Amino acid sequence: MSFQKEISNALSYITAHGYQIHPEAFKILKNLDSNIMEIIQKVVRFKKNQNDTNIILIEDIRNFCTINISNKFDTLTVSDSKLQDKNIIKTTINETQEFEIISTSEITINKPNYRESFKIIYDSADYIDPEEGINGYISLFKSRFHQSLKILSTRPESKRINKISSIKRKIKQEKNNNYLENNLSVNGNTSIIAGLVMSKRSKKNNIELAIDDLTGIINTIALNEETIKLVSKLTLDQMVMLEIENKGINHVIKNVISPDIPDHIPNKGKSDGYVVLISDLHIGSKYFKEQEFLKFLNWLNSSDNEIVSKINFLCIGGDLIDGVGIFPNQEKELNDSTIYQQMSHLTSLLEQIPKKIQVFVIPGNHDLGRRALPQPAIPKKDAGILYSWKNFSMLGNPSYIELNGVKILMYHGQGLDDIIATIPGLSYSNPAEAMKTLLKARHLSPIYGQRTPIAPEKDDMMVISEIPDIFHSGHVHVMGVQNYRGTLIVNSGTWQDQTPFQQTMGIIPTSGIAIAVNLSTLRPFQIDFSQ
Ligand code: D5M
Ligand code: FE
Ligand code: ZN
Repeated sequence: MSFQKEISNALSYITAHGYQIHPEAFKILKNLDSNIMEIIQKVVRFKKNQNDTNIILIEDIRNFCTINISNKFDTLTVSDSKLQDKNIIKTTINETQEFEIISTSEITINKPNYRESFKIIYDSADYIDPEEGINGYISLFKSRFHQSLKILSTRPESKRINKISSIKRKIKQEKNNNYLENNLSVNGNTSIIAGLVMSKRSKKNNIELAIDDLTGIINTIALNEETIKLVSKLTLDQMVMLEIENKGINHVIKNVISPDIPDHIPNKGKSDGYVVLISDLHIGSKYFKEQEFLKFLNWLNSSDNEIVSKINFLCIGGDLIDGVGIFPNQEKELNDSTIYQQMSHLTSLLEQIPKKIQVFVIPGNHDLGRRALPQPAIPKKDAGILYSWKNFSMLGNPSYIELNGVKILMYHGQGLDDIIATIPGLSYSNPAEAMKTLLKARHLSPIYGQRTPIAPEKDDMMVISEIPDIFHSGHVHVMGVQNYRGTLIVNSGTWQDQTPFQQTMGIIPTSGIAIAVNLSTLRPFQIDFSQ
């Protein structure tokens, strides 16, 4: 069949099923080299099942194929590695529930001359532009509201969103007309509202939520077991869409719709390359496990290892050093007592990373630079040497990168403290579940005014505007891996032993383990250097 015919058949299929295609999605469709009709049929079937909008977007197409997007940014070519040797990996690969365990000898190398590519898709550091005082926070929340509303607009329920001000006006008018509360004509009506969760009060048999949509604030209540459970998982200051039923002056929650990520097929790399994910080195701390980290560096330099020869990328998710003055009496826990010592210690270790590996670094709450989120990259004046290495990209926290077409969201994870402290059922022992809560809220640090400092940025850069294929965090110091709706969630643990603070908090760290992900399958492996 000619290409034109194939396109025209696909378009007929789309319209025959009551769907439309966005011009940008159409452009991508035309550039595909795979079976267009098959992809369109899958997209339509999926959208029907999901009760999704009738417009086919780029996202929908992307979910069902591998798209070759031209590189707008730097491209790195990693020369062919000598991959003949099939030795079993020297370090142990431990079994955990979430991991698919494969003996390394099962991995075959069939594409020796591949081209590896990376792009920096979004570095929050490039957009930092705070506004002073209260105005800054007003624009931050407005930006959060509008970005999240855009995310929610793909849901069919969003077409019925009512402004909170108009719901309140109606009730007020009726009350002014001296209707008795129980006789209000709005009684029994259901409406959809969408706004930020301003307060959440758990009582014995219900939860009260106040929702603000910039036109007004409305108090709603969850009364039955099912809605109470859904509401209890919402975080303060996150966006949510609610279906409410008016009962007198009460607005009873009937349904809870979080922005969430759609169930999707992630992008996968065309070649067999690996990315290694690590975080929370805490160099300078007495508890930094230097021997284990040296073993890791040694492993990266080994020439006889199959996985190693295919590692082209390394993501470091923050807390590279322990810092100075980060918490009270920290000096008693430091081996390197000055920032200068810590940074040169860091440099002497990172220097040992093979230059063929492209390294992406974001800061954490222990690193140098601004503490409030989003964090600019570790400053050049303190980390000039790292900036001078061509294989290093110093990025802000958070950042999105794309490795062989796989989109990775890197975020240190500070906001997880507030999430774990306030959402029932979450704990430091299961960080991936807490990270899932962030994906559902489509926000990396929704809760304002508690432990995590957030800067009054004009644009809320902590909204998860893109759907990541891999979501990488650290901070918690406990390893966790989970697949959620097609996104691989990874918390990469730490290289620091348990600190006295963590002991009092009951946090048992997972230290000395690196996580390698095969970019062509998104299969995670853990490589344990702790023994
Ligand atoms: O965080 C190390 C660990 O300590 C990690 O599990 C989070 C936890 N942590 C850090 N700050 C707090 C606060 N303020 N409350 C509760 N738990 C916290 P690190 O960033 O490496 O110090
Ligand atoms: Fe840390
Ligand atoms: Zn941290």
